[in-house]
Amino acid sequence: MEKTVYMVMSTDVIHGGHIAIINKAKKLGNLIIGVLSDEAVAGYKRFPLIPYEERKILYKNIDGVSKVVKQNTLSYKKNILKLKPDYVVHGDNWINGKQKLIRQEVIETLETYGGKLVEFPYSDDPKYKAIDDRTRFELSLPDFRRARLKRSLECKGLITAMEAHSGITGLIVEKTMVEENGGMKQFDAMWISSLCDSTSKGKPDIELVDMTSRFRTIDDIMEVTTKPIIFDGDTGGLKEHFVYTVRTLERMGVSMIIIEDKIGLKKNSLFGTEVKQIQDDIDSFCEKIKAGKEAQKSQDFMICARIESLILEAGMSDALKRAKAFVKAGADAIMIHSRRKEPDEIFEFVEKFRSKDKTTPIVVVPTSFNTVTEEEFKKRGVNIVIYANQLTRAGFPAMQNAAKKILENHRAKEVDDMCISIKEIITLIPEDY
Ligand code: SPV
Ligand code: MG
Repeated sequence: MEKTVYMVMSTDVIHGGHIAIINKAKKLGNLIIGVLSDEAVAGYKRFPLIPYEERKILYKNIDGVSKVVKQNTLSYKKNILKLKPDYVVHGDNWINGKQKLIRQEVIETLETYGGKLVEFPYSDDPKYKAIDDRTRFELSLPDFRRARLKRSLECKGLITAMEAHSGITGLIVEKTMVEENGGMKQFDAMWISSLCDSTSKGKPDIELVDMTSRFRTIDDIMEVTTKPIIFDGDTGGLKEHFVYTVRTLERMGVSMIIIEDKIGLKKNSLFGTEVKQIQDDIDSFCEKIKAGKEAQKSQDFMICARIESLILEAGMSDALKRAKAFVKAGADAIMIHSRRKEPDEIFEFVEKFRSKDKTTPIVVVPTSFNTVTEEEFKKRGVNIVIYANQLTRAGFPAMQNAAKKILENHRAKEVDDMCISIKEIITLIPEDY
């Protein structure tokens, strides 16, 4: 009986390196290609330029491929146990690095029934690297980046966004990954927080940092990253100004603006009723949403309406009434905010809103109610979880501490252990552009 061979692919662009390995693989037997799902690809490297369905067709039509199957995780285990291939084929580039544990699991799984791992030398031809660099660049182009938030939402159901307020924090959000359940986990998007953007400039979060400066922050981040961006638009300002903001953000490649239903001097929501804050009336905020949606030129840009009723203690029914009205006015998503430690009121809102509206994405910012896991939010019907300020809150105490220690010791030696090494900091940022 002919042997079977299993090989996993995720590439958007098929080049000579792939064809060479396929030619070798097919000599071993009947070649089955495992097509990595979009979610699995996005988890371990970057978002695929070409969606799963199209990649599947692409691979299926390569000479020598007898069949394609979906692989939902970076882990091969489930598919190996189902297909029981005689061989699994891979380039030898996964012996070290991110996929080391995945490789180990493949070897152990194959051992359970006598299958073998066959590794072919990986080609590090610079022309293949150039193709990958080009793909990465395309991901950062405005049209592609803008559309990616919706695509991620569709493919994952729940996505996470982490705060970024500069190029370097953007890079942290772009690149930080952890291993999890035989796969990799990373943030899906970036949140340009008004609080953190203002804080990094030493200014209060009262819409004092003007839009030109906020756009500059976005641009700094965009220059070095590819992930989609959710912009904290505060109140959105005057309707007549908001339409310009929408157009600028779209042009830049931002995916979503969130505006909150407040007027007058905006203060940070986490102050709640400790400071004077005024909620906009429903009709006037609906007019702002409508104007934004009419101004919008691209298909994928999203305007999210943020409801401050729970923050300002205006009650659950007011929050739900507003949500309904804002969706009717054209809001693409609803953000519900709370500053309580217990998540009860958020859960209640989500349940009641979802009982009437199954599709409009719900956004939460669990700064206070931070014990709830992403899995629990997802189960309850939330779609976007924003970690709004943790990088800023983690970074500044570390800097204050280092500054104090140097003052106390009259030298810098004592802070060495708290600092990233000079070698690390100069190599953190790649020079090739
Ligand atoms: C921000 O990050 O600026 C926000 C979220 O608007 S919150 O600070 O919780 O109001
Ligand atoms: Mg804000």
